Amino acid sequence: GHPSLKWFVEDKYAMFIHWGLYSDMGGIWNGKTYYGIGEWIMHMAEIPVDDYKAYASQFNPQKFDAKAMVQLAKAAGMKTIVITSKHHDGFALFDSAASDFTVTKATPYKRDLMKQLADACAEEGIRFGFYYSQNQDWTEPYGGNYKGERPAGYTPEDFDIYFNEKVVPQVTELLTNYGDIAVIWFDTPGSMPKKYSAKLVELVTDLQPDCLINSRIGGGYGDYVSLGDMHIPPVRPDVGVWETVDTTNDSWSYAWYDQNWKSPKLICERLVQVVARGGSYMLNVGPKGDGTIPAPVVEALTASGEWLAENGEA
Ligand code: FUL
Repeated sequence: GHPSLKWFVEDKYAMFIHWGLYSDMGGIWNGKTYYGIGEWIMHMAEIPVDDYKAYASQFNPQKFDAKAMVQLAKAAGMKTIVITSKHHDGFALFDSAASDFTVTKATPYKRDLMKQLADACAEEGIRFGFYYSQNQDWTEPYGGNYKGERPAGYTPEDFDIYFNEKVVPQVTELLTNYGDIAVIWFDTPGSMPKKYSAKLVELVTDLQPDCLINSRIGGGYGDYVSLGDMHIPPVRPDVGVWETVDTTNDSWSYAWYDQNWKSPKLICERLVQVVARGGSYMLNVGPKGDGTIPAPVVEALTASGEWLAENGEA
């Protein structure tokens, strides 16, 4: 059966969060700034896999306050939070038996960040979802677009090993250990064979039949369409249920040089454009490596939320 899209269509507004080791680098590697999107720094700076993984020993977001983050989403008028549980770099912000490259095992912080956010969302009545990079995994020898030397005898079919030993167990963990998951947001399927997308649909449906899946799962699957990054269609698109994903500045994850913050007015305009054309709007924030949200984001979301509370339809 297909999960109901009712809440998704009615709620219309979600917070996206890109957060990981790359947020702590903030656009800098070895003293040099790499301009672009912050979460791609491993790729842009060609950071060796071992060096990137070793960086986890510096990740210690002591100022992370799950409740404050959820309250900011609420103040902004958002109904759901979707966060990068694992981005293309392969680092998990949750505890996992399938990998050692996790916040719990590889960092001095040691605590499960996703658990804290899941609990805070449940307490505050906000829906919760996970971004999960199912195809690209730059630090897994058999993952999509691995950045190291492939093991001897490697063939593209070895993606199967990565998929069965990391993706399936981690998606299972995410949909088992964190309560009700509203959305699982897959990304960049690239040339991943369709059978893997099909397997993920089966797994998600099996574990949490009400959990929505976005179209970036690949293979033509998905319960709703995520348009291209930051794309607001000029007219209502003929694609069924859809969303625009956008960000509060230009990068998704925090990068020191990206101070191109959207004003409260611009946030409201973009939200209204999307909603007026029948879509849902998911607006991203990029916390810093210490767990804090940049002040301009807090200010803009608070002010735009005040406008929405006065003028929006509940
Ligand atoms: C893209 C990813 O490659 C970006 O890093 C980001 O996560 C964006 C929302 O999706 O395709």
